[in-house]
Amino acid sequence: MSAKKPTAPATRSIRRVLIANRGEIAVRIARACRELGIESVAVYSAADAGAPHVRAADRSVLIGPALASQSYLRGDHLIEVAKQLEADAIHPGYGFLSEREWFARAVREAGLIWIGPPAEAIAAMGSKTAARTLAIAAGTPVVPGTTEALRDATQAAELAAQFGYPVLLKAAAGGGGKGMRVVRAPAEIAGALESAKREAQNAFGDDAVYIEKYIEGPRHVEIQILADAHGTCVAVGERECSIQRRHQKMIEEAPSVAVSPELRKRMGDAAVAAAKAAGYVNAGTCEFLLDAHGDFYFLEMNTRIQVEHPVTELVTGLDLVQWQLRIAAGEQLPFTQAPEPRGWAIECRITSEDPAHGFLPSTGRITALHLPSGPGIRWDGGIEVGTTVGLSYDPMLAKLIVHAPTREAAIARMRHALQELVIEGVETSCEFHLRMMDDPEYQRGAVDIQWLEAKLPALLGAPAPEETVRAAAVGAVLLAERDRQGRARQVGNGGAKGAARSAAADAPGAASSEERGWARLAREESLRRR
Ligand code: MV4
Repeated sequence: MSAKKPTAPATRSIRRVLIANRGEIAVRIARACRELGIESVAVYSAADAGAPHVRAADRSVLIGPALASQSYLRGDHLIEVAKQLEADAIHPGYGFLSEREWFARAVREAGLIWIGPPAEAIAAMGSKTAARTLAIAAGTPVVPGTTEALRDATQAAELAAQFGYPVLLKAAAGGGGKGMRVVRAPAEIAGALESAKREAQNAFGDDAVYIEKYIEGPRHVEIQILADAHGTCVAVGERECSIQRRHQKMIEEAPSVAVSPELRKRMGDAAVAAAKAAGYVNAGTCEFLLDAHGDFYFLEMNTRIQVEHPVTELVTGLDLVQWQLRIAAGEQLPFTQAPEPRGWAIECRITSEDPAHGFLPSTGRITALHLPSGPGIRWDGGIEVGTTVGLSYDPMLAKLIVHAPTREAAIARMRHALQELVIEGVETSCEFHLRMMDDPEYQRGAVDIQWLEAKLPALLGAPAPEETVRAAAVGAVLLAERDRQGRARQVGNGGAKGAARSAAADAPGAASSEERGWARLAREESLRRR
């Protein structure tokens, strides 16, 4: 009798998944479950009663008030709910509890299947210095710098002289740009170190700061990997994510104009090596900086499904969320290499932010929604008519994703899709996305991580896209017509009242504009806390 090679975790079937998230990603996960014949349980806060993600699932449970810390972030309670409803697995989506090591561990210790990487891999990648150490050991290129926290300003100055200015001070516990300072001259380093440490302490409760050579004007290119529990780890291609503002991505693409098949292979190998060094299992993403010479540097690994996963799905034909579920159930990946990307995919993150007013979050009730459709158009959304958009959660309402044979065709398709899209009731980023699609630099792919912020004034100042002007003109005529008819009806029964009310509402200091001022303050406050 031949001894069978022990295969790590035997396949466990997943019959019911609790989705510990909300919005578009919760809807996305519910759909993946349905396609796999798995039941889903949605959880929702009081602010999300009747939200699309609730009806997308087979069952739903109210878990608390709007405040995330009392609902979507209550890990212990979510595990209790999962057990009560006899779910055998938890999918965390992105954000919220998705990268909390303690939650992944608690889920496992409760005897539930965690649809994500092992707690140990989350921990290993959670510390940026630990992640650098792992990457270096794996032979993955990292930016020249330290893997240990700086002792003091003297040591920082010595190291900066060694790497050469400019340098970047980074929080070891960081991510998302918090606790980061660019230092361009020796005189600035002591002050920058002090303020980076203070910010890191406040944001993460850990003031460890390390130093790297600062890479000027790189692209942000990330590699999606899939790793099963049997030792197969595959890079399934890159995403170009350079178009961001304040560390919030606005457009993502697959593939990247800057990545050749040869570079794709090298970056893919580097990502797989880093993932394997961390004992990674499930879907994950290695972030790289790619400089103008084509040199790339590992930054960090995101140990979750990401917002922008659909662009990879469209050019590879893989369903990444289904693979997350299948890998967690113990299935083996049936391939060891991904095909070259097919065609081009672009994603626009549609947010309830007002680009014309400093991207302030806009609130309200969705009163009208018309979705684009047709060949190569995908809408991953978490809103519908009647949805209330408040300030409790992330302002991303949905993602509009297109796929076409070439980048040029994908941009054209996105333009037309954005023109078809109608969202009324809140301000959105829709028209701003249209302006970016029309930008010649964007069309040439001549972008880096600084591009959008430098380009903002020009993009905001640009005349409104022609179609928008036409639509606004048509709208104005229709409104004028409605007004005219309304006045005609009101003649003789106090028709002036309505006019007086709206004039008062627009007057400075009127109750409603005070409310608007208050709401604005609240929004600004929420922005500062992000
Ligand atoms: C860098 C860098 C330049 N040089 N490291 C931003 C947050 C964290 N993920 C790392 N980040 C950066 N690290 C060196 N040595 C520039 C950034 C950076 C950035 C990176 C990816 C996407 C957007 C960014 C925006 C500003 C700065």
